[in-house]
Amino acid sequence: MQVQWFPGHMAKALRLVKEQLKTVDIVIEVCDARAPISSRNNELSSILNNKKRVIAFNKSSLADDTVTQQWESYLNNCEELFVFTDALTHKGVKTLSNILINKISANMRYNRAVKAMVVGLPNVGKSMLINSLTQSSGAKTGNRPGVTRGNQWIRINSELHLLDTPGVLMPKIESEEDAFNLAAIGCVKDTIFDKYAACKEIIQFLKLKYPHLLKARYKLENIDKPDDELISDIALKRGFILKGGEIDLNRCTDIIYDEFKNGVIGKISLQSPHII
Ligand SMILES: Nc1nc2c(ncn2[C@@H]2O[C@H](COP(=O)(O)OP(=O)(O)O)[C@@H](O)[C@H]2O)c(=O)[nH]1
Ligand SMILES: [Mg+2]
Repeated sequence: MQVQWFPGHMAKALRLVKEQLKTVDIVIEVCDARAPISSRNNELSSILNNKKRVIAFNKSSLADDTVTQQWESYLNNCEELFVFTDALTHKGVKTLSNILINKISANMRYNRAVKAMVVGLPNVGKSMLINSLTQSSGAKTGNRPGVTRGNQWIRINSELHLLDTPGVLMPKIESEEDAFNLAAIGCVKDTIFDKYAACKEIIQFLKLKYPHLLKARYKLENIDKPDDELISDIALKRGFILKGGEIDLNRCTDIIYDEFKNGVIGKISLQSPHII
């Protein structure tokens, strides 16, 4: 599957993040728990210098719990600070704020609050995680000036202040696998890849890894057939038929893509630590 992407945009985004980084003690790199490798941007490390980082593998309520446990065991043997979060259900969010506070000693910051910021690819849940961190502390989100110039600090508590605007990183698509994973979790705009091709890959992936979910969601008895035929089967089951009796493939692929991306088909992980 091909995805168009633009190195120029990436460099600009990285420069902006580099500027914002100067103002913080520690960075929260938000990734997607369903694709922990593809949803990272390796260029971030090059601009961090010695700044500490915590990776928040977000949307963990959409990921396969068994695979998430495998990731946790794997990552426990690595140096990297990490936590699996879900900004929608607030899972792991308190742990995240504790890590932020504990990793920057009060001495090191001259007894002021830890300053942190959120960075990550589009759509990984950066804004939602900022909201969740804010709510978890009971901090006020209202009363912000209508017109803000520059960044504002959200006072999470006396020990933690968070930059209210996340830094946006651009995806780095280094392989066909990255292209598919990033499309499937919604990190790239659906205008820069072919949705039919993406859906065929989604179907192939589900057939291989989660056949029971594919069957259950679309009420399919037999999935042992070509991807094109399965997409048509799904369209027929859902009644996606055009006036002339033709199958409405656009509607069908839109639905399959959205349902996969939003976790409607079930809890799914695209990458497991075995493949490293
Ligand atoms: N299930 C689930 N959905 C999430 C989570 N975080 C964000 N979302 C959804 O993902 C989409 C993108 O979230 P947003 O915070 O705008 O992402 P951003 O572009 O990184 O700021 C929205 O539809 C959110 O509702 C999460 O932890 N779990
Ligand atoms: Mg946002």
